[in-house]
Amino acid sequence: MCGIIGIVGQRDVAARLVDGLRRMEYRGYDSAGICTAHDGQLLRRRAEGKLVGLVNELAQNPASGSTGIAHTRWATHGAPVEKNAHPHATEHVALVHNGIIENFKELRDELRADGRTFESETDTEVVVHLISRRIEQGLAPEDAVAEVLPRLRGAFALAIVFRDHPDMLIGARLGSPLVVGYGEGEMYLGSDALALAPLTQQIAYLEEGDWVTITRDSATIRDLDGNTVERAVQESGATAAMIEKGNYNHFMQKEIFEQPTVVAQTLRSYLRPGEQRVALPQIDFDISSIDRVTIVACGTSYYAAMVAKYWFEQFARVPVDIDFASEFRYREPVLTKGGLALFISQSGETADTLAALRHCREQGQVIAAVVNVPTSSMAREADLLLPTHAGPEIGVASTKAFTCQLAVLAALSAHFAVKKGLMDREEEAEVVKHLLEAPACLNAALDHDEDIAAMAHLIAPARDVLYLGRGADFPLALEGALKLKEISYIHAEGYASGEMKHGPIALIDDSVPVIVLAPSGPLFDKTVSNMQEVQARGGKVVLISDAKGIAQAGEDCMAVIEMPKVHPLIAPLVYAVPVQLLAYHVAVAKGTDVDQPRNLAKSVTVE
Ligand code: HGA
Repeated sequence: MCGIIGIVGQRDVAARLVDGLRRMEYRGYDSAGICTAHDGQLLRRRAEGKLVGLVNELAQNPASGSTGIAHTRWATHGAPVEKNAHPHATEHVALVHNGIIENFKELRDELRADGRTFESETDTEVVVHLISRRIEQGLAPEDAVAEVLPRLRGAFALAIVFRDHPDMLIGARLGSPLVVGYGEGEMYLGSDALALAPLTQQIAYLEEGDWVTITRDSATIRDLDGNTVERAVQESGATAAMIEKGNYNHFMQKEIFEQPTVVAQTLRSYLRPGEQRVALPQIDFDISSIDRVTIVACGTSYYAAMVAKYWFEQFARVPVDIDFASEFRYREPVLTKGGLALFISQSGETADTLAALRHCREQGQVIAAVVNVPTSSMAREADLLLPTHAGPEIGVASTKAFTCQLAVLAALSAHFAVKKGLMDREEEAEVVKHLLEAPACLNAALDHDEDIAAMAHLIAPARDVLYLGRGADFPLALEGALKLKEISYIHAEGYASGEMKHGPIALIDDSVPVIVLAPSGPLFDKTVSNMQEVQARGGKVVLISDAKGIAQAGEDCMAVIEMPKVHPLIAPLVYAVPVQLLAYHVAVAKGTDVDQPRNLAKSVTVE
C-alpha cells in the first residue's frame, strides 16, 4: 500500500519516477505525486485518482530536476483528494510516506502551537513540518531527520528531498518496507525491488529503524541508534517483464492462468518426485516435537490457513489455531513455549501479520513464514522460510499466491506427519503423487474458462450471492465470496453448507444465486442434501463439481461448472480456479476495474 520511489540521478528524473509509480500502482491509486529539487526550488506536481491524472498534470506542468521523489497513495488519513496527495511539502522540504504516524495529533497540536499551518488532513504532514522546522533553524538535513525520527510512533517508510541539497535524498523505514537501489552514478529508493527493476538489480534491504542518505554515488545507512551500518547489496532478480500483462486483458486473468506453471514451480521446491518424498528446506529445529500450531494471516491467506488446519490436523494430528492477524495480538492468545507460529502473507509485509509475528517471537514460538517475496520482512525474520514461487502478483485480488500457498501448506503438513511418524512411506508417496497431479488438474479446470464466462451474466445482476462448501472446500466458499466482493462489488457470503439451516437459509429466494462447491467424494451426499434444502426454497443453484457429481445432482441447477475428478487433497487448489474465474468474468460483465478495484490496494502495509 502506497508506493514510494526516489532517484538521485544524472538527468531529469520525472519520467522515470512516473514509470516507477506505474510499476507500483497496484499498491494504491487514490492519488499520485512527484517532487523534484531544481534550481533552488522544490517542484511539486500532484493529482487525484489514478496515475494518468499525474501524467496529464506533468504534460501541462513539467518538472525538471535530476533528484526527486514520487508516491502513489492508498489513503488512510484524509480523503483521496489532491490536497492530501503526497509529496507533502514546505518551502524547504518535501516527503512521501507509506505507513501511519499514530501520534500525529499530538505532534500537529505542538506544531500548530508553534505557528505552523497545515494544508492537508493527513497524518504525514506533521513529519514534513517537524523536519522543516529544524532545517529552518539551521540544522543540516541529516541532523534534522535524526532528531525527528525518534519522535514518530507508528509505521513509516519515508523518502525526503531538500530544496537546498539537490544532490541527495534521505530515506527511512520502521514497519513499512524500503529498499536502496545502487545504479551507475545514480542511487534510488523504492518500496520494493520491482519498482526499481528497470533502473537497477543491485538492492540493499533496509532493516527496521534504518535510515539512509543517498547521493549519486553513495549510500550511508544508519541504524536506530545512529551508528553507520552495512546492509548487504543483493541481486534482486526482478525484471520489468515480470509485471507486464502480456496478451491478457487484466493482471488477474494472467495470474489465474499462470497457476499450473507457478504451482508446479512451487512444488518443485517441496517434493522429490523420484523418491516420492516430501522435502522441505533445511529445518534447524525438531519439528516432531511441535505439539501445537498457530496460523496467523489476513484475507485470502487466512482462507489458505483454514484449509491448512484441515490438513495439519488430519495428517499430523496436531491441534491448530487460526487467527486473523488484526485480531490476534489484541485477544491475549495463550501460546505455550515451543509451539510453531506460522504466518502466511503474499507480500511478507502485511503490517498486522508482521506485528503478530513479532509478538509470537517474544512469546517463544518457533516462527515459520509462507511468503511470496523471499526478501520481505517476514521472510527475513522467520526461523523457517517457506517461499511460494508464484512470481509477482499484481492483481489486487489474490489468485496464484493462494494456490501456491496451498501447495506449500500441503507439503508442510505431510512433512510434519512423516516426522511425527504418522505418515508411512506409502502414504507419503500417495501425497506426492496427488500433489504432482495438481498442475494438470489446474489446467483442466482452466479449460472451462469459456463456459464460466458464458454463465457470468446469470450472476452479474445479483445483489447477493451465497457460496457453500464442506470440509476443506468450505474455506473455498469463503474465498469465492471474497473474490466476488472484491472485484464485482456484489455482496457475497461463504458458509459451511451444513450451517445454512442455522440461519442463512432465511436469505434464500430466487434472486440469490447459491454457488455450491461439491467435488464427488465422501462429503458429496451431505453437501447435496444442503443444496436441495436451498432448491426446495426456490434458491437458484450453480453446482461446481466433477462429471460424476454433476450427473448425480446437476439436474435442477441453474447452471453447472464441471471440474476434473480430483483427489480430495488437491480439491481446494483446483476448485479455487472456478471461483476465481467466476468472480473475474462477473466483474468484466459488470464493467468494474478488475485490477484496481475501488477502495483496495495490494500489500497491506498499514494496520
Ligand atoms: N497515512 C498516509 C499514507 C498512507 C499509506 O501508507 N497507505 O498504505 C496517508 O494517508 O496519506
